[in-house]
Amino acid sequence: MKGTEAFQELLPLIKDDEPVVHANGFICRESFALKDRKANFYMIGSMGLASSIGLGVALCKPEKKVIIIDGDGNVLMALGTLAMIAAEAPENLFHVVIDNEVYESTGSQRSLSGKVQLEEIAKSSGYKNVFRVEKKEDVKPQFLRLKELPGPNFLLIKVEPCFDHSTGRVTHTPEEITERFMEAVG
Ligand SMILES: Cc1ncc(C[n+]2csc(CCOP(=O)(O)OP(=O)(O)O)c2C)c(N)n1
Ligand SMILES: [Mg+2]
Repeated sequence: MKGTEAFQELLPLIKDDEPVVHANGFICRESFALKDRKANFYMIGSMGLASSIGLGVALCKPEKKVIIIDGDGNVLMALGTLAMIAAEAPENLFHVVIDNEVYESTGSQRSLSGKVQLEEIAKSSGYKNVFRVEKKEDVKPQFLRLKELPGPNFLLIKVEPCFDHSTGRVTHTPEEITERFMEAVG
């Protein structure tokens, strides 16, 4: 499955009021291009920190299901956050990783996720439910199933490294992203 196809499957399953924190690079750009929404938080830089921000939002808003859409390179940069999420254990946190085994946003340099299974790290850290999908048709049922189970939960989606390089950048300023996210999340 292509990275874009993973987003096409995933985004329609997210409800309007559910906060989504996106890792930087193509992860933000794909989501922004396919369906921009006020409850989307886009990281403009700060690689690795979408998971920390998602954890903070989940702890502050326990009544909302908080989704992190992360990249393999981002997860590898902040591996300790997996342990922090598992230790804090917010039931409302859903961590989705788009794993293309490269740092695609900066020229497709190989990451370690071809050799190290990120979902195994999440599982051994203590995430409650961990699924891995490789086929496009499995994204929807597995994500919907995972969202009904108490978290923190982890969904690894294996994709081909082929984001569309013509996909535009997020045009909102960091201030605009913050303000509208805070308004949407309440
Ligand atoms: C601290 C830091 N280092 C490097 C970068 C440059 N950078 C931006 S996105 C990215 C790749 C992210 O990789 P991954 O999470 O796998 O997402 P992909 O690009 O593959 O979709 C890099 C290296 C950055 N923004 N910040
Ligand atoms: Mg990647």
